[in-house]
Amino acid sequence: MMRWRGVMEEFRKFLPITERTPVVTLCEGNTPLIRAGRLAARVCPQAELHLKVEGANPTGSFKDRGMSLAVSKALEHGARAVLCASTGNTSASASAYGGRAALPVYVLIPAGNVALGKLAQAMAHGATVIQVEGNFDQALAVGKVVCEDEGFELVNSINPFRLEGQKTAAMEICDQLGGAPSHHCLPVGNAGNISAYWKGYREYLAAGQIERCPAMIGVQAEGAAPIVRGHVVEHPATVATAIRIGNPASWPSALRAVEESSGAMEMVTDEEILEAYQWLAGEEGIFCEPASAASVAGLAKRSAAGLVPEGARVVCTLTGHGLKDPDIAVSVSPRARTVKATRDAVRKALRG
Ligand code: AN7
Repeated sequence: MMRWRGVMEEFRKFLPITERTPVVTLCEGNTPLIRAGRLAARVCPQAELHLKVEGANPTGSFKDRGMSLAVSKALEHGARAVLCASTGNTSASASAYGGRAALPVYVLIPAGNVALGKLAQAMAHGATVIQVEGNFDQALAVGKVVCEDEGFELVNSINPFRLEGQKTAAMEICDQLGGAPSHHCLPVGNAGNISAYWKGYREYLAAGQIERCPAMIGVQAEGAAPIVRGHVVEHPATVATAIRIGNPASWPSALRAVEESSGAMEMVTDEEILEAYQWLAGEEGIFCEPASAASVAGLAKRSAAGLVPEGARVVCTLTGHGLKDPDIAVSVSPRARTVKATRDAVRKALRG
């Protein structure tokens, strides 16, 4: 079997790169697409359900696809440093890829609202981590200005190369399924990924690789659902810190994806998110972070409302790994008991 070379080499002909573009890669992409029978029986028995497990990327989230390209391009342009604002995963990915490219990395994170695993990653990779007293939207606004002041490359998803890299996930799914799904559900925060997927599907259609594009279903958390509500959310709030965003940068292109694909923008409660999170880990063996489970929660909600037709072929993207946010996993699970190291004590504990 050929060795997977990362998204830039594997999808080169669909990407805006040349022979002169350096390739900064950690062999991202080629993530599992897993059929989920038990979960389908629970949330959409009339349909076929597949999970795209993006937590299997090198830094544990889908961001790696776009970061490979964005950092490679920053290097090609001769950038002095890269900077991002982040709810966590972008900073983890930028830190790894930027570090690999020997570029200084600066990350701005909303103070107190980034999951521990993501913070640990940025620190381990040697980025300069700056906690901003404010939310993600405020961190991004200040990040843009500072990049102009300092001549740094901004590697948030408003950097077009990020979306170019992320679109490869849609193409990969079509390759793995042998065609396009009929419906695609994914969580929406800054709305870059849904825009990227839609671009990927359309380009695969134009290239004759698929015969139709899926309906795109974006899912926001109720306390951070600006697109569903049609207005900026000043103080976004949700247990899914990755998508705690009140003014998404890619709002217009996300709306276009939904409209052009005859899809929808949905919202779900934190309770629904955590329920789906526990189904995924407990019944399918797939540990994703809370934001990722929003895709499944959104599917469950639409299916219960009769909005998922018989015979639909649905893909849900699970955007990040469960280990990113160990605090949540522990807090929603029963406490582990501590007993004496004896046969009797352990056997007694087995019985609860
Ligand atoms: C696990 O890292 O915005 O709608 O700064 O980490 O493309 O923003 C993360 C977003 C979904 C939403 N799932 O994707 C960041 C950041 C996970 C995420 C999203 C994010 P977009």
